Amino acid sequence: MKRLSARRLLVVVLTALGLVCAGLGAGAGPAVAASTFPNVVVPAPVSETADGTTFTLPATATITSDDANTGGYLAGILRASTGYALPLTVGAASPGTIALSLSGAPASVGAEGYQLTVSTSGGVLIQAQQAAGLFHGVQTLLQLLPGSVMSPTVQPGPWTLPGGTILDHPRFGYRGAMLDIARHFFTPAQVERYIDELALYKVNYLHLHLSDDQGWRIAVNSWPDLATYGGSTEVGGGTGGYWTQADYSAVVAYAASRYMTVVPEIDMPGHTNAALASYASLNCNGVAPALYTGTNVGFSSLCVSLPLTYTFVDQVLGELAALTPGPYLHIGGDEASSTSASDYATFIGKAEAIVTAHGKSVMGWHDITNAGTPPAGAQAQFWGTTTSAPNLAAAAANGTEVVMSPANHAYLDMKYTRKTRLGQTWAGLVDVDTAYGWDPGNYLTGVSGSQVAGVEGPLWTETIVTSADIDYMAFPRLPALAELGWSPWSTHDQTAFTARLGAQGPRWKAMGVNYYHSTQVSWPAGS
Ligand code: TNX
Repeated sequence: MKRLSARRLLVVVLTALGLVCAGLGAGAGPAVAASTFPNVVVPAPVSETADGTTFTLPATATITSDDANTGGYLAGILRASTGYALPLTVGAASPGTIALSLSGAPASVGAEGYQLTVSTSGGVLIQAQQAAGLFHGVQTLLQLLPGSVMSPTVQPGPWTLPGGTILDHPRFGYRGAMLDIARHFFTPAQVERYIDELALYKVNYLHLHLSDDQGWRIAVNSWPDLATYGGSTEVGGGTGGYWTQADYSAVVAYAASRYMTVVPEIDMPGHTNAALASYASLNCNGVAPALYTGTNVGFSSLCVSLPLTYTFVDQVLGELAALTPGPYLHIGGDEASSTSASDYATFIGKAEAIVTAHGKSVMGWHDITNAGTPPAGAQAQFWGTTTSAPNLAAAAANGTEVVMSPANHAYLDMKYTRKTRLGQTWAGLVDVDTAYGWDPGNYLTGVSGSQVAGVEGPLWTETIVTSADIDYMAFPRLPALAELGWSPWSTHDQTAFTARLGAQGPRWKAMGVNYYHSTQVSWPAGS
């Protein structure tokens, strides 16, 4: 066991004192100055207790961390913007000015939560049970510092934090974002940039839509033409592209370094024109269709009666399963309007069995519940625009977990207003109030909060071409969804949330994030 150093002891004592004083409240006289935490952290933490003091990071500050990855991540960001040396020691016996510790966290923080303590004399202490919790605590720490801390170049400071304690852990275990790299191709570097942006808001799943009518984006060794031919175009007729398996593995590892799990999606049996164009033998009539660069949906289908179809599904999902450490393979299943209902049920049943045989759990759009209850451990992702999906509710009653992505609240490709240059309107306009104004745990008729695994914001890319476009559609709405996924419902407050969101503006400005300046938020001058 590590000895409690004098400094840490002081932190603990001061924290306890602060809690006691705060607990005494108004009736107990002016023991501490009335003070509250600044309302700046997104997603809102479970509890915040200010002690009325501040702590300013000195130029001589040091960092200690029980986890090398998270310590290195924090040091990288702080060194760039503060210009301080910030030496990092991993596994040190006595805490640095900023200490990331895997001991002493309350049990209530669980696998992803943390306790953050800031005090004038003790500096910063983040305690968690696992590295993911330290990482999420680091995000909160960064948000308590001036926004310029996110700048890649040295900024003036001072780097002052409010004193007190934050205790925090997530409401839901699944807090996702989806990026469609099929309609328009995005490189691994572009996706890693998005991962870094998502990580700021404690998102822990990245769902990659890897195939669609317009493009197949992942190399499959047993079916090489999928990528080289099926990946050779995109919406609008550009040159498209694909990831090698090494590219995919590198993105999976990068996501893991941000405590984010990749969920790969191969959309089937519809949304498969790129595959059908690549191999004539996959078509019922033996004729390959042309590559497709438009934006219609629902016209393609794998050939359900063909035995080769299941060899294809098995080999594609087998290669993907081997490359994917996360638990889920997403089989799509949406908008299969050119597949009959009975063919659809046959196909989905077989595809689900193949996922299970490869040792993974099924994830699919909620349409898959039209084919009956998915296998144990499955997640169905709701994307409808109503609050009722009877087959999904029936599957949930049989144990299928629900991920909430109602298109009229959670779709990041919907326009904010009529005037938004990018995006679509079929599910409605989604500004900040709409993205934030619903409860994922109490939304669908017949689906209870305990059946909801979490929330995901999908970004379809028919109209999205650049990283600046991704930024514009995801920010500021993605943080609204992230807060719905992380924060207890008791913190839900539209006015307080938009104020917290405003505090993100200077961070995005410092990072070069091309965010939409929603008129529903008052953004600080200059951001
Ligand atoms: C519906 S929602 C789709 C996608 C489109 C999107 C555009 C769902 C599961 N499928 O194929 O890209 O609308 O908003």
